[in-house]
Formats: sequence, structure tokens, C-alpha cells
Amino acid sequence: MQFYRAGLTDEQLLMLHRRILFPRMIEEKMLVLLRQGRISKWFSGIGQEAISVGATAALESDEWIMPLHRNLGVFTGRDMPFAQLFKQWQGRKGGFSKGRERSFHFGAPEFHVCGMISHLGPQLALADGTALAHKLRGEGKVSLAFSGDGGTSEGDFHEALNVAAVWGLPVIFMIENNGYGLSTPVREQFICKQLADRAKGYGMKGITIDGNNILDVYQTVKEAREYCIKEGKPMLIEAMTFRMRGHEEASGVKYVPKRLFEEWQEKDPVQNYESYLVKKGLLNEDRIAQLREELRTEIEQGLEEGFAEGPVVPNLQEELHDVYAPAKSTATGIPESGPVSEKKFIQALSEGLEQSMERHPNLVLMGQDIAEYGGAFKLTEGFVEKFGKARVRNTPLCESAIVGTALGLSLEGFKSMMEMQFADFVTVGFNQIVNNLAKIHYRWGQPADVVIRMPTGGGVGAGPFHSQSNEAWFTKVPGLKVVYPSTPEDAKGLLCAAIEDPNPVMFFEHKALYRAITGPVPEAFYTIEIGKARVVQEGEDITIITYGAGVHWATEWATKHPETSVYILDLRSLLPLDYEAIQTAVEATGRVLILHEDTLFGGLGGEISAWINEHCFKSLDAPVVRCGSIETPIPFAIELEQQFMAKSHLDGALEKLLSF
Ligand SMILES: Cc1ncc(C[n+]2csc(CCOP(=O)(O)OP(=O)(O)O)c2C)c(N)n1
Repeated sequence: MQFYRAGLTDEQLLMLHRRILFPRMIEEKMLVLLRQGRISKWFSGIGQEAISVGATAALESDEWIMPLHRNLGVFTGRDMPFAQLFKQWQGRKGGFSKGRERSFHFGAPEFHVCGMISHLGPQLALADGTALAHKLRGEGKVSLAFSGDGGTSEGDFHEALNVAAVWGLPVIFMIENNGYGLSTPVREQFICKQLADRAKGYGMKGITIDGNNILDVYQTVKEAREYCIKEGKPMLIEAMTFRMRGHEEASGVKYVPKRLFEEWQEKDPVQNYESYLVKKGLLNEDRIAQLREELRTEIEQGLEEGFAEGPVVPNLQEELHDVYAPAKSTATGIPESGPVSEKKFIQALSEGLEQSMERHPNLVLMGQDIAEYGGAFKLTEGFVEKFGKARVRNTPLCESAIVGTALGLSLEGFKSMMEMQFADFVTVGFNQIVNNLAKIHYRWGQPADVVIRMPTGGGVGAGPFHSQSNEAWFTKVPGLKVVYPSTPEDAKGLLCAAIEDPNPVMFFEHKALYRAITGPVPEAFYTIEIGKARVVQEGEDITIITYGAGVHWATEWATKHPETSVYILDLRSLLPLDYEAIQTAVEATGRVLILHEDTLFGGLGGEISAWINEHCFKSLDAPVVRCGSIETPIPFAIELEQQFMAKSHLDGALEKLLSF
């Protein structure tokens, strides 16, 4: 292996030696502890250390790195205390995730290290987000994200690289090509010659380097860093290396030909570099022994401290508390005075968004066709002229990467709103929402300050993929908030509240209400508290608990049936639910119908009904009845759609309730 020191000083060369030796020694110790049964699992990066260590050393300490499960050298390279790292791996409270996350699945904002989720590829787009934040602030900083060779087959890899290229973001994408993805050899993973060749297809520079040569890695990343910052572009680096151990220690290496281990042992990144420094006269046996002793002591001290901490003592309140970032109570409520004007539902949303943009210079909007075109529903019409293209961003067609970018913006203290063109398309961004946005605060204390606007619902003859009600997919996920207004006044106040809230909010807007519903809307900025239902009207005979378009169907029914006194509760927020308001609504009549446009099975109605049965049984005079749409996909032909919709089944459901 040839090493070229270029302009590196002796001190720098020795610093890199210390930095590469440390993770190797930690891992060797971990393997011993594993054999002794003192730790439970280990993902080894032995043989690949030059990449993590060289790349981390080439960046500034306040530049974001998105590491994966084989990048111990990133964590030690950022000088995270070893004792705390060990506690993390042992699931102790004193680790980086209070025992909630395993091994390397954690982040530490103070070290500018962003934690992975198990799905690998989603990491990449977060680097787009942090890089976008730096670009918007005019800061000369790069972000670096890792992928394995296996991870490059994920759609997230393609999306993240494409967004970075199209938006001119300073991101270094670092592929560690170590020959295998679990047991799958690279020839079964992709058939291009080198993964770096893909860079051309994205319109970016790509290079393949020897990932076992720490000086090659260090110098390539240094140059890439300068290039990305100066040119405002991303770059792809493919570092060739080899995984010297199994995918994780329990999985073995039977599927790897022995000769490969022998071949790559010759290229060991630590030994080769050490020999080079010895040849240069910078190291000798004594100095190596002394350094090893120093590092061994550090490891032993860390282990002692780590082992001294006992298992986590569960604290139920703390667990529940940490799911959400603390939201400042900024709810102003609906202003009692000041100008009010009649607005369509969509105009109220647009006004709320515009006022939020004025209020928060760090709020960025992203979505397909939202800039000059004004969005599929024209909600952001005129925004580009007012706020500029930097903050009102057309995105490529890549929902997953944009949710990831939004989360990356959060890491740098930005707020973002993503417009899902239709709620149906959330499926291709689903993983980022339910696994990354929703869980990140609980896992390592990082808020996901993101609002995803979801134009939803049917009744517009748009067929199975432009009409779905999918809010119940999200109410199941702790860490998300789910909001669903039914009036222009609520739409504005709740959207503003969602943007104020530092947590991820799925904001459902029924498309059929956009232009059909008009109502009074205060002109000033205001927010309505998330998690509070609204009594639409009081009544004594039956209660209808509903939300979204259901509120209008219920009101229509009540108007047509003056002989029945109807209590209508508009939930407004579906997660969290306003249980107090639900209880009051049940107690008002003792006869309850839950109405939603979503299909019945697994819809929110089931959950609310169960809660009422458990908590309000004594107040009931009849079984709780649910009314939802029929159990088919939502059809296109207007006659079929009408039959599908819950609204068509409302009369029957209410008859059932009244006749009990
Ligand atoms: C979406 C997803 N599918 C499958 C897995 C299971 N899995 C974990 S690591 C891995 C192999 C990853 O290979 P590679 O990206 O080459 O990284 P390496 O482990 O070699 O460093 C697989 C299949 C996963 N974590 N996420």
C-alpha cells in the first residue's frame, strides 16, 4: 500500500494513527467481552476503520456526519466519551439514548452526529437537509453521509443523490463498498462496474478510492469538502474495503471465501499505516507500545465506569413524556376582536401559511409544483414572489427524500412544511415519517419540527389514488401529531399551531372542502391548541363524534331532522385526542355515533368506540355505533364513489342508533 503524505505534518500523521488505532482496540476488546458473554451484540467495522476515521478527521467538528452501523471511527473521531459510548451499547440510561436505542442507532447534536434508523438509506437525505440549512444561511460547510454497498440499492439512495445534485447541496456521499450486504455479494446487488460510476447519472462528480488507505481517504475527503463548498455541489466517493468479520458477530462468515480474508488481511488499514509511520521514523515499537497502553487505559476506565452503571430503572412518566418535544404553549385562541373576513377553506390555509412565513424567517416550504405554479391546489400561489425560491422550493418527485430533507433542516434549527401533492402519495415517504420523524425525539431527544400537509379525501371523483382517507395510518404512531380541521377558521388556526409546534404534525386538509366551504376567519395571526375538540352544536338525543367532511355531513343531517336534537363534536385533532370533550359529548346524550370518511375496519372510530366503552359505559343508553365508508378501495365513477362514502350510510347508522 502506497501512502502519500502530501502536505501533512508529522503531528497530523501521528494524530491519524492514534485515531485509527483507538476504534480497532475498542473493537478487539468488545470481541473479548462478547465471548465472555458480557455484551450481547456487536457490528464490527474491523478492516474498514480508515474510512470512518479519515473522513471524520477531514471535516470540521461542527459539520454533520450521518454514520451507519459500522462507523465506530466517526463516534471516536468526534471524541465522544468512551464510557458514555459503552453505556449506550449496553442500553444504560447514561448512554446517548437513555437505553432506548441499540448500538449505533443514536445521534448527538452536540457532536454533529446524526443517528441512523435501521433502514440505512433514509440517512442520506438528512444530509441534504443539513446541507440545505447551511446553504440558506450562506455558511461554508459540508455534510457527509455514509452508505454501504447494499444500501445503494435502496430508492432512498437515488432520491437523496438526485435532490442534492438538483439543489446544488454540499454533501459528500460516502459509499463503503465492503463486498457484502449481510450475506449478499456485490455481484448480486448491482451490475455496474463501480458504484462511483453512478455519479455521472446524477450530474455529480464521483471517484473510487482505496478505502483501506487512511491518507487517501483523508485527502480525498478534504479535497471533496473544499470542492463541494466552493462549487455548491455534492460529490460521491466510493471507498473500496472489506468486511473482515460477519455482518454481526452471531451471523458468521461461512459464505465468504477464505482467500478473500487472506487477501484483505494484507491490506489491513491499521497495520499498513503503522508500518508506513515506522518506516518514516515517526513511530517505533516503544512508542506504539506506549500509545497502546494509553488507549488501553482509556478503554479500561470507560468500561469500569460503564459496567458500574446498573440496568435502566423504567420510569413510565419519563418514557411517555419524552415521545414529544416540549411545545411552548403559544396557542392564542381565536381572537375575540379585530377584523374578520369571509374566506374559503383554502384561502384560510393560505393566509395562515403566509403569516407563518412572515413570522418565521427560518420556515422553508417544500413540495412538488408549489413554487411558480402555486401547488396542485394553488394554495401557495404568489408565495415565490413574496418569499423567494430559496424558501418556497419545488421538489423533484421524491417524497421520501423530501421528508428526510425536512428532518435534516430540523437538525439545524429550521422549520419546514412539506406539501404532499395528494395524501395518497405519502406511501412513498411513509418510512421517513413513521420511523424517522416520529421516533427521533424519543430515541435521542432531537425535535422534528416538520409539518406535512395532506390534501385528502374523496367526493371529487378522483379514483383510488387521489381520494384516500389515510389519517388512521398515522394516529397509530406515537411521536406524530395528527390534525384534521373542518372549518376555515380552524384550518388557519390549527395550521399556524402546527407550524409553531416543534413536533412532526400530519395536517389533513379535505380537498372537497377547499373551495366548497366558506366561513369567517380572523385576519390576524392566531393559533388553536392542538388536541382540543370543538363542540359544533349542543343536543340532547344523540351525539355524533366526527371530523373533517363528517362535520358537514352531521350538520346537514341535523338540519334536515329538526325533530332530533343532535350534539356534534368536531375532534379537530386525532392525535392527541381530546378525551375530556369526548366524555362530555357522550354524557350529553348517552347515544353515540362515530362518523368518518375512512373505511370502517381499523379506522379511528374503532379506537374511540373502545375508549368510550371502557370509560363511559355507565353513561351509555345504546351501543356505540360507527359509520364509515365501505371496505373497498375508493372507486372513480361518481355513482360508485357515492355508494362507497360513509355519507351514504349515515341515515341507516343513525336509524340504528335511534331505534335501540
Ligand atoms: C430497509 C432494510 N432492509 C433490510 C435490512 C436488513 N439489513 C441490515 S444491514 C443489511 C446489509 C447492509 O449492507 P450494506 O449496505 O452493504 O452495509 P454493510 O452492513 O455491509 O456495512 C441488511 C440487509 C435493513 N436494515 N433495512
